[in-house]
Amino acid sequence: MDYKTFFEKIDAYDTIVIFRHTRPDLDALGSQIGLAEAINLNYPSKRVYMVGDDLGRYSFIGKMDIVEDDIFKDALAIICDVACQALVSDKRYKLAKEVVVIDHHKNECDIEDASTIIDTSRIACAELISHMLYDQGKRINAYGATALYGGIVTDSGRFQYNATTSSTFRIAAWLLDSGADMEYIYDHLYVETLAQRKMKNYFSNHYVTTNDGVAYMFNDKDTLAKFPDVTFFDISRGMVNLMAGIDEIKIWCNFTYDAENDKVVGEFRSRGISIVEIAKKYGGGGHANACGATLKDFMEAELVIADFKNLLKEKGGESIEH
Ligand SMILES: [Mn+2]
Repeated sequence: MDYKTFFEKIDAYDTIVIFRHTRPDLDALGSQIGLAEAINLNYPSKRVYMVGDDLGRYSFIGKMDIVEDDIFKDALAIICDVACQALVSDKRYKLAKEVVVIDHHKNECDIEDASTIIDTSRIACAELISHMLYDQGKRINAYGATALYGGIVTDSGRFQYNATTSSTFRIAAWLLDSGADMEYIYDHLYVETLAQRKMKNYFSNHYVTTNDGVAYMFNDKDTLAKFPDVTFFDISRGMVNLMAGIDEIKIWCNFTYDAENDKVVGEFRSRGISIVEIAKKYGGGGHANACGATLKDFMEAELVIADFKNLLKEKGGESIEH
């Protein structure tokens, strides 16, 4: 679906419900909130709702709406930052009259009967949505711009990851001109509690490095029990990049036991080598240098590590020694 058709759809519906993936990051939430604010501003007669699970550490950015089932039947559902039905938080998009998916991930869309706007060249879904608004001459308010800016800043690793483009900066500039509060975002991203800092220090001392360029953590039940006050996500995604930025380590992964589902969730990151094919081999996906997969157990995690080691042996070229 092109941008123009998308906004015609908005025009055609009185009720619009915006969805995103479970365990949201700031890109999912920023996309949702930014789009909701833009619709409210540019189409003041519409009823716009946002739905989804707990905001976790990102509750500073806003909150979800409580929505009854009966509002969906005449509604347009817009799903942001995910194209995989299993990961959509709140399955009631299935009750909606029509579904549009806006995403920047490389996975195939498996959401039935959905129209899609998928642009994998965008570093953040929030960048894609901002670009759609800008391109079609829509306005954004300061709060919406702040939310979208937050999505771009986090998904781009503070404008650092390879897929950051000149367009990313142009869109960020437009958001700042529209009143985005950079300081508000950075204050919330960088300030942490003493307990969080101590937790980081713990995990910094508990990862394994190998001579093959791979580092990893196994966070089992006992490890998680040491940190009862944090969410699964705080450890799984929150700790993986403690292993980033080490010359000898090209691929790093964090394997965390998910008690709710009795699975092991793997978060994989890399520098200078694409690893998403291995994530896909284990039923996962994501981006070239940042992806993940849900595994049966830690035995399967060992297989993933072996695959990463082999990948570096095959593609690494120069030997990695230390
Ligand atoms: Mn994203």
